[in-house]
Amino acid sequence: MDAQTCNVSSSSYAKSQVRAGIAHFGPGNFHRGHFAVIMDRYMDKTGDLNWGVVGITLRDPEKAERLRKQDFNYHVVERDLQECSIRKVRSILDIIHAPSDKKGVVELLASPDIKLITMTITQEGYRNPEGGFVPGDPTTVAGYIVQALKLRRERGVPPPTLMSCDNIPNNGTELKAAVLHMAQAYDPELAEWIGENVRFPDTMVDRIVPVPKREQIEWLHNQTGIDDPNALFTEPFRQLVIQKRFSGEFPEFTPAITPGVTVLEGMGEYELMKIRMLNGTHFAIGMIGTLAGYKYVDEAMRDPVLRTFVETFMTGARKSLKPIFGVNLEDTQKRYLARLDNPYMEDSLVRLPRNGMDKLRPRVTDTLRDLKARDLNIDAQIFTAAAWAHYIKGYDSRHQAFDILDPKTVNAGYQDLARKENVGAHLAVLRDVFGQDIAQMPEFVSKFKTYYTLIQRNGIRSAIETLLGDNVRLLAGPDDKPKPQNPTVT
Ligand code: CS2
Repeated sequence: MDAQTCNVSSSSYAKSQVRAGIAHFGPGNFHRGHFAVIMDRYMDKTGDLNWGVVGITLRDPEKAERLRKQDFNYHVVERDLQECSIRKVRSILDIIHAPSDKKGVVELLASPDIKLITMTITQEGYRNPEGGFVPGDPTTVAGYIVQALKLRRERGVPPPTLMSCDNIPNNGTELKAAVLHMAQAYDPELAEWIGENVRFPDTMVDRIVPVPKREQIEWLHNQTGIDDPNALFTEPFRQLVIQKRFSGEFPEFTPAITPGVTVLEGMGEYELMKIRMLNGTHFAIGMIGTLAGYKYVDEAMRDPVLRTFVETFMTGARKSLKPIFGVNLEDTQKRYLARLDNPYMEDSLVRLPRNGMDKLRPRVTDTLRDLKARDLNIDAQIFTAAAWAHYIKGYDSRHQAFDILDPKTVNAGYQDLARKENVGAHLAVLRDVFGQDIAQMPEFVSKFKTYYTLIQRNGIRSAIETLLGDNVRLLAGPDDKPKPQNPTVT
């Protein structure tokens, strides 16, 4: 498909009339390709122009400056085998480099116009303690927020809703804990006020937004004449599930206005569904595909051996979940697999296991534990743990080096350890990263050793073939394990 068959559009509201209603920390690719798109559509469909976004970046002033040259407008290409659309997104009004204007950022966050403060700052962003906390000199997201909430309280300005858009389970709870922790150290009365007045909804965010490539930018230019160095290339799929827990005014999302956005009383298993089925599978294919010498997700998915592994892993993740009202998990699985097959995504495999130490538990271990509790097959999850122990060495089955993009693993000395290729040492490490219960489970220990050694001896692809070939249960129908039979009475 070329761009001539793509549908090209733009929002048509008067940008000069848009008021800032949202302040967003971390206006990177994911935000620009996800929430900013949703708000662009929302303002366009409803005519309610009170929800413009002001981005706040704690680093990277260059990126913001590049966007400033085009008034913070940019194109988003959404493409798969069925559809293609190119949209000019205009919902971002400004991006402020916080360290250069701390007071301005605190004032913005304290302003009555800002009803919603959102963020994509990665897991680390919620853990960063503010050393000493100097009033007027915040250095972390929680630091800025607490100072602004203090001003709001003093000035009688109603509190905003604080909404994390990070791909972390219970992200609202994490954010609340980070903010309260900081407020407590600063002003316990303020902490109490925050606890009583500020709402922190949990959210589930989903859209694959890879880092754009020069060739894609050129493709857009050649096909359409659109010259946009800040364009993004993503998939048509987009999802945002928000827990209905707001401090005050909030956009009135409906399926007709913003398809893909759902507001719910409780999150249920939505977060787990996405983290285990999509992100977990991403994590596994990222490592396994890289070890097998592939570069992109869709490329690895075209290898039937890897694809079968992916399906098996995702099936395990699905079976670890409780039912979700109104969601058919088998259909969800089909849709997730189709997204991984999308040849236009050019999603690089090494992106997926980055910061893998933080990913092991929510994406692999928690699934494994729940499957085990239901007496279901855990082989694909154990195999993924064994693949991690090889992946972190930073070279593949043919000794080609790659960057594991995981400073924690390197700093903990695990990469050095991995390079010694000693399975016993790995199991000791896994006790720390997975937890005692898993690392001491006899089935885990014995299969981990087997898979580890298989990968070591024969390479990843052949190890998967052995795993899939030897283990009929893994490929067997819906419920894996044969049920015990009642004795036949004749
Ligand atoms: C990926 C996610 O790096 C990862 O963990 O699985 O960035 C994934 O692309 C998004 O969560 C999709 O919504």
